[in-house]
Amino acid sequence: MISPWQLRASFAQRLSDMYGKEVPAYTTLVEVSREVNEHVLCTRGADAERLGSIGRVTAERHGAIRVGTPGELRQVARIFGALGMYPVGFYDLREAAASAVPVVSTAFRPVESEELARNPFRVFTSLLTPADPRFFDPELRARLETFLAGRELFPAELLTLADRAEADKGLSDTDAERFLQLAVRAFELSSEPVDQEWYETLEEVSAVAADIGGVRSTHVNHLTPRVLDIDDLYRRMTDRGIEMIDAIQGPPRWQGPDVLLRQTSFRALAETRPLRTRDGSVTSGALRVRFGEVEARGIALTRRGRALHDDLLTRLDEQASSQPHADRAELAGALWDEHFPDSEQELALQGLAYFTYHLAPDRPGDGSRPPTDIGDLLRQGWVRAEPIVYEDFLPRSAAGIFQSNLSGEGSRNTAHEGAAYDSAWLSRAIGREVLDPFALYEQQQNRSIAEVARELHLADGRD
Ligand code: OOG
Ligand code: NI
Repeated sequence: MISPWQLRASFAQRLSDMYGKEVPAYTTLVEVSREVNEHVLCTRGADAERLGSIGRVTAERHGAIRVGTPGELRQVARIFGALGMYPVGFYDLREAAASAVPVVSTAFRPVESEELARNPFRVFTSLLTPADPRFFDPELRARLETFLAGRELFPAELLTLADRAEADKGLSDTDAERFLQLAVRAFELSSEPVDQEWYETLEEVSAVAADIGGVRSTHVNHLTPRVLDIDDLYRRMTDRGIEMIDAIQGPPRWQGPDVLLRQTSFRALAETRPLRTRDGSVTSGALRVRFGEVEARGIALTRRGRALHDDLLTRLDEQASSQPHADRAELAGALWDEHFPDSEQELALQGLAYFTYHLAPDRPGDGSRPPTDIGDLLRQGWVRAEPIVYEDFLPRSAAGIFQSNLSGEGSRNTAHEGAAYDSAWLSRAIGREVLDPFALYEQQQNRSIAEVARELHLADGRD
């Protein structure tokens, strides 16, 4: 029996091999990421592995895919369900991006810490919103929905195997092989000609809409390796002559601990695709939709920590616009140095980031009674705090990544109110609950605190 995590690891590996053949620049990115990680491991030693073992980090990828209808999204959820990946987080990119990005998104990922440690593969998954009148007028919406209703992204055999894997918590060797082949194939770039007139009609509204609804299949948009030093990666890629987007998205480089997620990407590459022209003939064209992205992960922030982070980014925007000649990275570093606690201990004590707590091997051994508060336990050396890694995404960065890779702005009719979507709507569309990332981190933290309390006999007051 091949278990869900083995299927997940194998799927991630095969997808990576497939994508490396389709987009050779991705292979370069993976090579450079490996160089960076080896360098960090040499220079920082054990500290380099504080946010994940080098084994996990080297294998770690996230993918991005885009689908057109709730029905397609439900099918995606079945395939990822077979791999032990569940929808976490709701991201509304329609508001976050200045260009037209008519999608709402979630990320499918493992949720248990043991599962994440085995293989943390995650897929940022976006759903087109044809019902949003700011982007689609009634006529275009109807044409788009008809087009989407008439395509099949995932063969029935794949879905049947997915359901079996999820129900039985694994597949036999033969079924696993078949399932993995079909699953990887479903995300390959199709060689079927793209209807040029239809693609361009959608492109006028949004390049993302055209990529999703202008073709009869889906494909991986990007696969993202994880690096331990993203500033170094950015320099190395630039030195190799690869043009990166202007900035690294997310929190700035600074002297304190890495938090949340920092990401950057290189511009979408022109890929040769067959096009069916208006007169019915097929020519060779080029579309720019797929790009390369890389990320560095830090500690998960609590709601309060996240509010502080978001507030600092808002202040940074204000400062940057009032001082157009100032260096944004410098402004950011200064703001963070002033307002963000620069040690794990302070982040923990101020309730700004998530940690798991464990009895300290060198805790007081003089027979004194431990305090009952987790902060006091930490301050007095009874417990140590291990950071919980941020496993999710950031809407503003996601919008920045989408946007920096669009050639046109698209269009948006702001006279209309946007269609309203939220996490509950997305849960109904998927037919599975979209989990709240904060709640997952908090549960993990609370479980460790309960365990410490049990070990110290705090809960029942016994010695
Ligand atoms: C997804 C863009 C967002 C990320 O890592 O934030 C994303 C897409 O382009 O489909 O992948
Ligand atoms: Ni991404």
